[in-house]
Amino acid sequence: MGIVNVTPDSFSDGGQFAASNLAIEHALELAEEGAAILDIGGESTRPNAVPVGLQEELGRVIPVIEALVSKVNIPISIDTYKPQVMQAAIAAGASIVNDVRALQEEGAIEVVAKSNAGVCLMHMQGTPQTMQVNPQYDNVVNEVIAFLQSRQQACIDAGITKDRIVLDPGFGFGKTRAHNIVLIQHLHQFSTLGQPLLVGLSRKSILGQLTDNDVDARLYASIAANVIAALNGAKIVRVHDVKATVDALKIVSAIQQ
Ligand code: 7PJ
Repeated sequence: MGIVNVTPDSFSDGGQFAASNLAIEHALELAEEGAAILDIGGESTRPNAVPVGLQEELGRVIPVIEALVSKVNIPISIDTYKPQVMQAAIAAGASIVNDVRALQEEGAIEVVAKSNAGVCLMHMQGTPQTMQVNPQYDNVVNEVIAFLQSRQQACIDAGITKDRIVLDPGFGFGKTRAHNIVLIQHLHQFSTLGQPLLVGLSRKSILGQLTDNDVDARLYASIAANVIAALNGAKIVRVHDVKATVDALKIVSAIQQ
């Protein structure tokens, strides 16, 4: 899954239109490089990120989705927790909802249930504004699994069939370095949930802490983490660096076969 951020601040000074055009170009490159899914996001969920208003988020992501649907033949995913954005993105052609709040926002589960879209349910402790202050678990693996189990059940109860659901432990979302490491070590336990696993480790701060590298210099660490995640059962890896990751995963899959 290739990450496509449509956030003007990450594209210097060009404003919304320029951000959309750059994001479309970038997404096409990722598709060229072998991405199987393009994940479009208009609001950063990084720790301490400034929230984005509904109209602003729609204005960022919808033109990108509309453009990509006619240009690529891989699924487009929308990275949002807002039900209105999910609805508009699905109408524009997105076929997966990637929600760091696991459809807990009022109305979100209904929007997905009424569509044919797939969904990625992610675990987060707290909110992006507070999650890294003091994350606490008695048993991080068991608690994350229990949360995903209960959100999966909520989806099934709402009419979202199992074949539409992917689960994600949510690396870096209300987790210390030790929590993230324990989750990677025990990732295979998540297979008891019976759904494909998605992981997002690309360039995350845990990798920066372990290698003492800034965000732009975390490629090698990201590859190592994603290879380990794939060996431990991850079926989808959400990454910035598609070409390098595709090559690494070709080795994993050859070994696994
Ligand atoms: C994740 C995500 C993740 C899923 C982000 C970043 C932060 N969606 N969106 N899983 N992370 N499903 O990429 O650093 O880990 S935004």
